[in-house]
Amino acid sequence: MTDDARTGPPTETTAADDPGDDPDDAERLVGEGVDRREDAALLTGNATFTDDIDHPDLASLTFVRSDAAHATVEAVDTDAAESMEGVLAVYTWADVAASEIPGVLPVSTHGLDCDLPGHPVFARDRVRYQGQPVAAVVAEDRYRARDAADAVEVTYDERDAVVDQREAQGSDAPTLYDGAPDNVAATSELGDREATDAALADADHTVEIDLTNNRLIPNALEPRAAVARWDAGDGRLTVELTSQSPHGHRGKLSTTLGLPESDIRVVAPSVGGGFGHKGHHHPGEAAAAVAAMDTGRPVKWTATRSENYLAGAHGRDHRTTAEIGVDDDGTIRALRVETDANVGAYGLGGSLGMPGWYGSLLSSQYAVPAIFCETRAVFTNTTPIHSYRGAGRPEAVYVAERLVGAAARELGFDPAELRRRNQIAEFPHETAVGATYDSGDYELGLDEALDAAGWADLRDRPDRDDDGRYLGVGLACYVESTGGGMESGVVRAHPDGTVTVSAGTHSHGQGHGTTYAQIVADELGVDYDDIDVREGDSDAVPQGTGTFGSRSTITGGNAVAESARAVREKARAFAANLLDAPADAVTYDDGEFAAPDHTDETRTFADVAEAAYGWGVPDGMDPGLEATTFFEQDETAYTFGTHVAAVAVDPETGAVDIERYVALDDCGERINPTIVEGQVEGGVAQGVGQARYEAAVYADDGRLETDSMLDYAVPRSFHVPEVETEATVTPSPTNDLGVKGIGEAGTIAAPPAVVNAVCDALDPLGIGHVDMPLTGERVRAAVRETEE
Ligand code: MCN
Repeated sequence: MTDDARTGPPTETTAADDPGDDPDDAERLVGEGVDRREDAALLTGNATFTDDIDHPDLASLTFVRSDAAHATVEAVDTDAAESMEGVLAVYTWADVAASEIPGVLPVSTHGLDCDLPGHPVFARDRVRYQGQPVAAVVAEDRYRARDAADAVEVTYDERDAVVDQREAQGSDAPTLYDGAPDNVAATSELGDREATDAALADADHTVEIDLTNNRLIPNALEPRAAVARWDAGDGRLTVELTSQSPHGHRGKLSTTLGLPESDIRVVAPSVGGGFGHKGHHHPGEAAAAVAAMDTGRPVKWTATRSENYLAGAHGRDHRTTAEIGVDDDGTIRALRVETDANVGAYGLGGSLGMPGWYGSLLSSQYAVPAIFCETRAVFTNTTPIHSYRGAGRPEAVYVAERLVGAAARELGFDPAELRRRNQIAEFPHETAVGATYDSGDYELGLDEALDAAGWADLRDRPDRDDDGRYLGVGLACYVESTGGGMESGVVRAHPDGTVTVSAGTHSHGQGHGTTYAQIVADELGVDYDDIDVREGDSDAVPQGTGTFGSRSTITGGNAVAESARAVREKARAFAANLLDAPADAVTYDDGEFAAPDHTDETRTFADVAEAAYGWGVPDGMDPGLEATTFFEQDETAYTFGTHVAAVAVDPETGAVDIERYVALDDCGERINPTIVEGQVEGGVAQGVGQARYEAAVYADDGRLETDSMLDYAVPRSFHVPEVETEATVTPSPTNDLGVKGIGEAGTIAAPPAVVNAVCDALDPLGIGHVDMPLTGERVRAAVRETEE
């Protein structure tokens, strides 16, 4: 980060302008709703996804997956499979153990209470979740591979399974790991226990609530896939795969395979959605790599949708008891939160640590003097949990916003008024759980959202409409920590004046190609159409961190902006030489360098670029016109907003109709407001999915009951309300562009907004809370209880 970035742009909040969309008309492209340049290829079938990739002699890999959720693997008989036509190889853990390959996916054990054996590519002698890979077959094509996989005979001695994180801690629960006898992987505490207890004891009122944050299954359009090639001549492995973080995957493959990073190239082509699910390292790409190195053939693995459901990685799954203390005047005194987080059967990357930091957003938008959060990360015989859009932040905001909603109901406050009385007004603000909010105007955001929704009128509606449906309105005020870590950005001008921009992030739907080009066009003064953006190849772009945590615009965006500025200044120095004028006398407007006090001549950016690679290099200057920046974000940028949902609930059927949905979001300066709105709408769709429809359900024996889209209800377009998007703009002082992230805002705000609205609707029936997903069946059951 540059020194002056910390003082950053001014942080006054303003209403957002209407975005234009034509790059040719705009003086500055940042702030314009430029159409996404990547869509044509994606929408016309011209983009290349991993499964589209073909190579001569390409073989296909299919897993043999455990049908049992918890069992000792007594024997794996591969004889029949090996003798089938077209089968090239069958692998089990025994093959890995006999090789030089470590074969265990790296898991962060930082802060764990236990010693773990790690996540093997194939089960060693024990399976701990249904769908865990036990063996893999490589064959000439995927059909032969599937047939042969079915012929592998695995003998299991099935054990008792446990799927619930609270039951898993019981004394009679089956144990997954000897190193974690109570199945607890990690416990953590955030905040001040004593101060919280004292404030709750002293508060005029306390309100307690039990919440389930339902387990979700990520549903990207494209399932996970990998194509691995081993070049024996070079001793190099190339893996093309569905990745959000090509360099991250290279590092993890290096550990799993025992190969140096320099011998691995990871390429992430077009990726059909990630949502966190493609940020983790999976046995699929590791097994394809093992097979490619062993057979010498390129090997492709493409998960089926069912495999993704069974064994891809799930999200959320928290059980929480929480309490809020509020005084008569509405002042929030304290929050106490106890969460049991299901982490599934194995750690994936940093997944075991996620429950430990989720509490850092529990203060939401409020100045709460005391907060204490205790979490336990618990192993169960279920698919491992990893980050899913929001990753810990939706869980925290859900707790805070349901607590405030429940307190408003019980104490008779208008929910907006209770929030307003507690909103943080001064920045920077350090919360009781250690987060330092950088900038914002939370009250303005609330007011604008209430105005847009017509809050007063919505609150004034009768309890029921003419059809007898109960009417309700709900609010969610949220904050979202965005950005983080290092990112690289390269700007390289070519001799003809065109420019290639590359970054270590990866766009899998977010439109980085458009966004980075807008930034660089402004900073470099080069035509938007002359700028090409490249991501996703660990050989072609410098070391990067990847795309997750709504970090790319902040980190990648500022990295390419800094590089563009450096290139512009170097070009100015070259131009000075060409114009025979001192550098500080050279102006640069509309793509032309001039020195009006010295000469009438001008030079275009292309003239300068050509000279930089040829004859015009002045003494003492390096040839070439490019710059690389490793931008490091030291301070987190906190996006915020207020979402409002208005609902009608049919007490006869439990059907919930979301009649209005208003989303006001503030992600600082918006590079492309149209993409921002799209990101919000997509996030709201997933948040509504969590609130209304989606839940992964396990039988007691650990078998996944919702193992296809027939049973797991992904919302269809007609289930998602029209999202009325609004914005305020509070630049972030943490970076030169003044930006904050937006990619996860909708998934964070929508669940509490919808649940608060439904609980408001059902308040006349005395119903205080219904757990997500608010299916018709669940809502009807809650209503029925009041009728008994
Ligand atoms: N943007 C902007 N101005 C800002 C912030 C963002 O114009 N101040 C715009 C930019 O056009 C940028 C886009 O919003 O390309 C998203 O930016 P950002 O918030 O920085 O998020 P990332 O690019 O890092 O994307 C990650 C985020 C996450 S964590 C998940 S999960 C997610 C998401 O984005 N997965 C997605 N959005 C997704 N959208 C699609 N279509 N597919 C996914 O898998």
